[in-house]
Amino acid sequence: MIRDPETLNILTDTLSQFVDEVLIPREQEVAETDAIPQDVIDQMKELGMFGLTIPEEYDGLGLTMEEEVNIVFQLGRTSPAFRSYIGTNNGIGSIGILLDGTEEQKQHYLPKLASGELLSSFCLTEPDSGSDAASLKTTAVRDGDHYVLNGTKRFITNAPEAGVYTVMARTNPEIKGSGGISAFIVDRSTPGITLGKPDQKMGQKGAHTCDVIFENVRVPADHIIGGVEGVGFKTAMKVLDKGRLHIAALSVGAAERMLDDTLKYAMERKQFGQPIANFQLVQAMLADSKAEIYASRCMVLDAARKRDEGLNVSTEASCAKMFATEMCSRVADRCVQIHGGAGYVSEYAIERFYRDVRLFRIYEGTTQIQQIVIARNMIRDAE
Ligand code: COS
Repeated sequence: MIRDPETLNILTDTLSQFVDEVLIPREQEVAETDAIPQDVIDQMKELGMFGLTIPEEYDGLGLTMEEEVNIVFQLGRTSPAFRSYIGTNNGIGSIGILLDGTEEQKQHYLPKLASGELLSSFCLTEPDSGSDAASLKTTAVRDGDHYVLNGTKRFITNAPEAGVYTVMARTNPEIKGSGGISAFIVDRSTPGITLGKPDQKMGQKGAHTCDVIFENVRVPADHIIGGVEGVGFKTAMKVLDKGRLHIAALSVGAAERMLDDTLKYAMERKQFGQPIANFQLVQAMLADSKAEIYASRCMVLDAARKRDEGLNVSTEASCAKMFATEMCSRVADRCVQIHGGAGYVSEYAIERFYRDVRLFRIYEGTTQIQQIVIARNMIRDAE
């Protein structure tokens, strides 16, 4: 749902200009320094980018899902590290509180997340629990008016920068599966939290992940999201339904950028006496990419509209995430191919994007997990 097309156009144009004039020129710097420059972070704050999806009553812009994906199409046109920095506050780090938190929890955290004063992370994955999220081992044992948390969370995006973590932990050891899991809001300053070394990743330099280790961390009992035990896994799944649509939109933006760069290259690069864009075998790669991006864009918009209508879009979100992220990798591969040797060296952005977008098919649920979600929903609906 687009509430007011004119307002959305202004925001889209502003952010698109910011991407073109500020972010794209700084991509190489981010890749080399492995950090988002402070002045860029400050500009992102001024533009309200940390609170795009947080409702206006908590000082955010309150974008609907359709509005959000339109913005993410734009943000996808530059290094994913920029989007990652604001991504947790707009997505997996805030949505649990927004969807299932108490009014007090929302009042306390959401305005700070919307302004960017506080960064958030989503702590689900563990060393022994990735795709099988319900098998997580981190424990939360009730002790008076606190819970005591012990365990290790892995690959946590923005963990080094975050001031607050949404942590999924097992409050009922008798229930081995999802029903024993609760979601907690844990302040970084709580004694007993340490961070692992930053992960050395294949790509997305500037976006940081590391382990978050909890050793006898005492969390006030009223920091359970929504004040209810045993529903943390469901909160996490709802968070991911939305997150998956966001990543699908990001994949569309990234693929559009790679194809734009590649079309330009193909029209300039001459071989056999003419631009390589004139050759039909190159044209086939350009055309396949264009059509697949278009298909993905339509899927993302359709799923976003359905979510705005209040429908359950678990299937559509997984379809869009699976299709768009796989599409993005195919486009990256073709774009490297069209660049030829130049695509394999870091002088051109495509070499970096090829590595950066590889993560899209893995995080927030692998392609194989999306297939499982889709097929299971199909079978359940047919029963
Ligand atoms: N919304 C609300 N509730 C949901 C849900 C959703 N999208 N998906 C599942 N649930 C509920 C189920 O209805 C079920 O509730 P009941 O016990 O009341 O019936 C409960 O959650 C458990 O669901 P399920 O039985 O499907 O859980 P599984 O252990 O089989 O796991 C998968 C399901 C594999 C889909 C899940 O573990 C998953 O998404 N894994 C990937 C994790 C991931 O994306 N990690 C990325 C890291 S975070 S960046």
